[in-house]
Amino acid sequence: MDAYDLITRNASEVVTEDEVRALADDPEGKRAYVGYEPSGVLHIGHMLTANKLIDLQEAGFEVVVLLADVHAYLNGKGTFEEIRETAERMKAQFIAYGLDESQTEFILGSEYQLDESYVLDLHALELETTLSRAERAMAEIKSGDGVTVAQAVYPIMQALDIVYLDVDLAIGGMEQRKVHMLARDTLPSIGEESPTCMHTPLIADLGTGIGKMSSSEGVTISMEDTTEDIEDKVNGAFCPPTADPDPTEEGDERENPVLQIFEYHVFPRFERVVVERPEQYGGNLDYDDYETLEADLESGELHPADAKGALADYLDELIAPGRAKIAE
Ligand code: IYR
Repeated sequence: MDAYDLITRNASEVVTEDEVRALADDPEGKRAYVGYEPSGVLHIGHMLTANKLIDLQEAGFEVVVLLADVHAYLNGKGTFEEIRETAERMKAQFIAYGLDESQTEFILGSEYQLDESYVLDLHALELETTLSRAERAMAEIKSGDGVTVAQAVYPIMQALDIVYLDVDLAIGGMEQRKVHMLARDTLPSIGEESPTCMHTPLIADLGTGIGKMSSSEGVTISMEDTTEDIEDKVNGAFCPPTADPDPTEEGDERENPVLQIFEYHVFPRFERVVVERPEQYGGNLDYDDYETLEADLESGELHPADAKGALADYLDELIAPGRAKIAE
């Protein structure tokens, strides 16, 4: 796989392709980052952007993980003390998950976001941003009802992070795209470049295939799950024998989360996937790419129950090191 394909594999959106191609032509020493509001346990959503960071490390990028304590505070996630303690635990889980510690810079937002120059640049950017634009940028990130001033400051800080962390590429889930578009539009007004961004897909709720999997509602997978929890959740997952359950429905409201997890979590981390089956049901199936597995599910060659059994095993293997960290 060439550098561009590795860097962009499984991305939902690349802004812009030309800019990422230029980075891919000379990736050595380039910096990419993801910011996370610290939360107690890593879940499958964090793991998706982490997979992208692992791809980028493989391509030669330096990776920065921002443990966004000030952002979490602005989003009502607790006191600074609580949030920082959570950030430490999260860092350990990212390393256990597979981020190469020697190639990853972990940084707390508060290490630079309270500096005078940052605060003054923040105010300069506030002058360039309407309240309604900031509010729209936050629509898919904020927690709780009612918009606070904190929620208007939040995306503006996120835009400024790209400058202060000196990164060439900002990564986030699709729910971050409006913040990144705000950054692209407003950073030039304070003399900075429009940042290059890339967004990872959102995975549908495991139980229903509708909407996005989140840690606050519906069924998700986290590093706190036991092997049995994972088996139960995956067994109960929505998995029709097709990748596109609502082909006629506008906006494809339902997705197949089992296939999505194979595509975005299992295949990027394992070279081949073996679905174990008793001889009487045709014996094991062996895949070295996602597309063949999807085609087999659609044709009926692969039964959803067998796909789920394999998915639970691979997910368990991905989660086991982080689970052990939590237990320490
Ligand atoms: N908005 C992110 C957290 C975050 C991301 C970045 I990239 C930052 O520079 C700061 C915060 C979230 O929703 O978790």
